[in-house]
Amino acid sequence: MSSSVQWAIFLLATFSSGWQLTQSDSVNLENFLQPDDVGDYKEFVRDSDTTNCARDCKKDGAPRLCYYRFTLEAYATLTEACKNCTEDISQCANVQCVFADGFEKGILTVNRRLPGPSIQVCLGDEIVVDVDNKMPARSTTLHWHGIFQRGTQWNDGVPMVTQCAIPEDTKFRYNFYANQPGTFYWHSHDGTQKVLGLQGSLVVRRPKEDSPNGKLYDFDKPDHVILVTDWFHRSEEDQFPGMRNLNNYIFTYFLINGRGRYKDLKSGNSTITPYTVFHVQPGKRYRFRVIAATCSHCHTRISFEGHNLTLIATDANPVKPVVVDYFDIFSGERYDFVLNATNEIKSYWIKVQGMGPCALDNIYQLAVLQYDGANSALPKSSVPEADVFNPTGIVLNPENATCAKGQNGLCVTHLESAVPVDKNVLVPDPDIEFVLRMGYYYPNYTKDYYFTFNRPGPDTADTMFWFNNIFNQLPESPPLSQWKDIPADAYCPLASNGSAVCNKDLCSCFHNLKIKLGAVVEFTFLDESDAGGVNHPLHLHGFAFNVMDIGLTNDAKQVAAIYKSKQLSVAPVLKDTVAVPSGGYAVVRIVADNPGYWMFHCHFLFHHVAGMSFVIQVGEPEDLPPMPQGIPKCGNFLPPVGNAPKQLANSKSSSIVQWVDSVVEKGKKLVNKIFRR
Ligand SMILES: *[C@@H]1O[C@H](CO)[C@@H](O)[C@H](O)[C@H]1NC(C)=O
Ligand SMILES: *[C@@H]1O[C@H](CO)[C@@H](O)[C@H](O)[C@H]1NC(C)=O
Ligand SMILES: *[C@@H]1O[C@H](CO)[C@@H](O)[C@H](O)[C@H]1NC(C)=O
Ligand SMILES: *[C@@H]1O[C@H](CO)[C@@H](O)[C@H](O)[C@H]1NC(C)=O
Ligand SMILES: *[C@@H]1O[C@H](CO)[C@@H](O)[C@H](O)[C@H]1NC(C)=O
Ligand SMILES: *[C@@H]1O[C@H](CO)[C@@H](O)[C@H](O)[C@H]1NC(C)=O
Ligand SMILES: [Cu+2]
Repeated sequence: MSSSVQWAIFLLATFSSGWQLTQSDSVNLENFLQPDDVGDYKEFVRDSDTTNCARDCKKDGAPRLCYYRFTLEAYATLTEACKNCTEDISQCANVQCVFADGFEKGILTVNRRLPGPSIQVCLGDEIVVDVDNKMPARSTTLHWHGIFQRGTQWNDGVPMVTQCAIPEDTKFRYNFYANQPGTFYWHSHDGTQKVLGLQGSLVVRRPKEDSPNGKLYDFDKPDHVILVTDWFHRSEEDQFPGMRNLNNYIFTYFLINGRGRYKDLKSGNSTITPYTVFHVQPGKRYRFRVIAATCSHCHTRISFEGHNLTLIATDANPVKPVVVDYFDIFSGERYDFVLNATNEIKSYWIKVQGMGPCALDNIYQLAVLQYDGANSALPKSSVPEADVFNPTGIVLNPENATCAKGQNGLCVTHLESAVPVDKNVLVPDPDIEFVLRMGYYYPNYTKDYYFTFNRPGPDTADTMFWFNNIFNQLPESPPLSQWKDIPADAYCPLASNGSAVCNKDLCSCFHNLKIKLGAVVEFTFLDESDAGGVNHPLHLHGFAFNVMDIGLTNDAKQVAAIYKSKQLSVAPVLKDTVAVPSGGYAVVRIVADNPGYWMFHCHFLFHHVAGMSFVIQVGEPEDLPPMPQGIPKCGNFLPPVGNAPKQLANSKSSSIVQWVDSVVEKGKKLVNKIFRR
């Protein structure tokens, strides 16, 4: 049994007094409802408050029950709640006002916030999120990005893999333990709706003295979480699949914690909406947590004017500290770093610079780092240079992994885990090896119908995305809860070595790779997609993987030769999302000790939705914990024909007519009875 399972059981046994949901009748969840706003830095320590979960995590502190009510709605920026906010920014603080960058647009929100409420808890807490889907004409699910859901597999939030999508007007309760510390986030995993705003941060803290790099900082505040989202002024329908004559990239902007400004290209006028401001006390050291909650092909470069940054964790896993000037962050990745507030007392710019296709258009967003005692709220300095093409310092995680000495780059493969790596991962030969090529397919309108494609812009083609030439067609029912309902022919056929087989340019089937529980598994990804130098960020559910190697060729034989000849790191970094260099490769390993059906996919939303995913099935259905009673079911409805009741005919013998007559007769009797009284 793994240590975290044992640990969870220990917790259950130790703290199962009072509020355990297993005794649901005795719990009034309302008493544990968390505020939507985790509060600012001045009120962080609220020790007298015994129900607030966003607290200073103490070594002897008891775990808490953290209840969240998420109402999902179609909403808009600059509603009437905002009154005159674009001109009089004091109005922007109005309750229910979402102002974003001052552009008016339809969005989707949780509790009328952009981003949605932040979930911030301590290790060992129990999280309950009631999702109330009030979005007309949309189903939904929420995924807890980076959380393994070991023992609570049905909470992973992937429609048609771990649950049925939540239909409009219904509620679904997610319930799991915070038994991994680190920086995570939550987002809709259904269709493209997260691009419209269904995302928020999720932070699991532990006592500072238990954190491997805890000595490096003084404060780890709830408002020092930086959630970077991309933001399209165009409607979602125009964005996906996309249109022939509009370049999607040019319409990409960014928001930092849902805020920012934009400059209108035609008039040159800029909006004056408030920036996000991060406060620090001079001389103190702060832990910041950055989340790339972006959707488009553009990754971002983060920099803090006048400060270098000490990286201490990535994707919730501590690393040996390294000092960098910038870092590049791809969709789904998280980086935690320490900032020493030892510069001159004033305000500084924080810059999020669009990279990749967004670099050419100089798309960026700003926030403010303000020292207490600064004599102006906004920095007086001009906006820092982009440094996109010729960075003058150390860049962590640059695109194409150009990390050779002298190139100022520091790659993910140069990072070392700060905690001992599972020895099973470091064996010379893993139990199972998968080679997964990634590429594009351009559909032919003469013969290809009803494909889900994406068109990123006018100089591109309509495109579908695959692993090993397979468009991942999810089954009609989720395998986790309804594996018996899935017909055998929905699955892609598997070769004797376990890989899925496709002998055409494109196959469409459920790409499900079976893995024995406990096996050491190695995945080699080869990027054969040739368009635009995109670095696909791959994200795995249910696990973190050790990043064994990254390089710049996509030739399988060459990769094998390079990789086998290398002296591998003894402390390869653990991540759950990694960017594969354009035309290059990445090798990752897991110990498959978490049974379930886990998605592995490109985290660029439009690639994922247009086919670039597969599922790993770890163990057999009998290895799984029992599903909770009453979990909703779904599937196709295709009954045999010929058994339907006859259509209403003139004939009195029609069964429906007889039934209607009998109901009418009963109604009459009832009416008579009532009125005779
Ligand atoms: C909006 O605010 C601006 C700036 O304070 C002010 O000049 C203008 O009159 C206001 N408009 C309305 C409709 O209140
Ligand atoms: C740009 O700003 C100026 C000055 O505030 C204003 O006169 C002008 O109308 C604005 N232009 C547009 C297109 O909004
Ligand atoms: C980071 O900043 C400190 C203090 O300003 C400086 O001494 C150090 O050289 C910087 N490190 C890098 C890698 O730039
Ligand atoms: C597995 O077998 C398939 C079909 O024979 C082959 O194409 C593929 O390269 C093999 N994969 C590995 C990792 O050996
Ligand atoms: C598209 O498919 C049709 C029918 O199979 C075929 O005749 C045609 O050559 C294809 N076009 C391209 C560009 O491959
Ligand atoms: C990354 O590689 C792609 C093509 O392989 C290229 O177009 C792009 O310019 C490269 N980016 C950098 C920063 O070198
Ligand atoms: Cu991709």
